[in-house]
Amino acid sequence: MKITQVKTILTSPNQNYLFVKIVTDSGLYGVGDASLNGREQAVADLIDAYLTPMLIGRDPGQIEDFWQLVYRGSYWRGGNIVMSALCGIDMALWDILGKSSGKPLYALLGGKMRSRVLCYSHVLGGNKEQQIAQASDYVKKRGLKVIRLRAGLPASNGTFGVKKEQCGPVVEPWDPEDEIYSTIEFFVKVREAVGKNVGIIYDLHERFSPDQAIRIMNRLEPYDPFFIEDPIAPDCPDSLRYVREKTTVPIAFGELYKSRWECLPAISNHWIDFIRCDVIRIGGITEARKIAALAETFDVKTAWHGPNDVSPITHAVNWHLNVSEYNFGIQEDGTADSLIKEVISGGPSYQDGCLVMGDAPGIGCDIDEEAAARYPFRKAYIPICRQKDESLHTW
Ligand code: CS2
Ligand code: MG
Repeated sequence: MKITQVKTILTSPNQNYLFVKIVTDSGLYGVGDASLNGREQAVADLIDAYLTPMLIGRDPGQIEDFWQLVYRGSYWRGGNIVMSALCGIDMALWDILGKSSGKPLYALLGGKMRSRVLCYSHVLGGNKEQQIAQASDYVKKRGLKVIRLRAGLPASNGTFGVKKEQCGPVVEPWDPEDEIYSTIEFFVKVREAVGKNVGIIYDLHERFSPDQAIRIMNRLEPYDPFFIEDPIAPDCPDSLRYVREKTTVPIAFGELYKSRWECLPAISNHWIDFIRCDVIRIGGITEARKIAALAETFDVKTAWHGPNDVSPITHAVNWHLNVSEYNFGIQEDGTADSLIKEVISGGPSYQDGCLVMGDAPGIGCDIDEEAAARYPFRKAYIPICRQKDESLHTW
């Protein structure tokens, strides 16, 4: 079998996505997700200009070789754009392998260890009161066993800044000191509303300095968070050690990591309890299974990033990883906008606090290119935050 065509498909069904479709001379094709919120066009250009010429005529089964060719063969290694491009291709190649052998992806990864995948969903209501009401509805009406809250404003309509006329990032206000107090008050109210048997995850979204994160985590300890997510920025690994030493609250970390080597200190030093890389940002399935194995070695569980700005293809890949890995922890289930379901079919569905999926060969998703064309791509930026003195803060 040989690769004959590589298509990059940019589309915006309320949120920007970049898909990769790899076609072979056998008629089989594979699909992958290369979406990088705020930089999709740059990823598409890299694939079209540099990676596609290396793929045409290749055997799609040589997945590891192609991964190494892009990662090491370019001499300059990694970065968000390269790793997202590599992921879109990597997923499509695994999809072809699954389809050509008639097996679902999880079977290629070692087979199922579990049939259901514990998941958590985002509480996205407008103001804090609405969020508290939504949190109890999630538990009482939808049967969720774990819910997730976050620092700052939830993105409006889940679109992360895609506006009609957007010539730069949307700016949101941010005051870490105010937020420390409102976070604790809010968490306590949500705990009262949902009761002690529901897991509560709080995403601090890398927004706090180590001292601020420690103040929040110490005050939340009596209210038993399931875990605190990304309390600090990932840039300085030693800051994570510092935070870890001062709290007993479980820590999930890593949606901004771009490689196994960035994950290594946090995992091998037991500074975290859950590794939550984004499969797109680390170069796809080939690398995710290596990171899962690394984490298993050090008793760290997985909690792969699964927000609503990744497509059902990535949610499906997460699910295949979840069912086949030993050290599965929990899966984020970003409630996908219904419009993306017009473009991408398949993917996991929600059932009683868990995610379930069928046994279709490969990843189990397909792309409707005509539907994608109905939602033309609109360049957009991830929002930024500005503090009271107007200085910039990460979003
Ligand atoms: C968040 C994401 O799901 C999460 O944990 O941190 O929603 C993140 O803000 C987005 O992926 C950014 O595009
Ligand atoms: Mg997060």
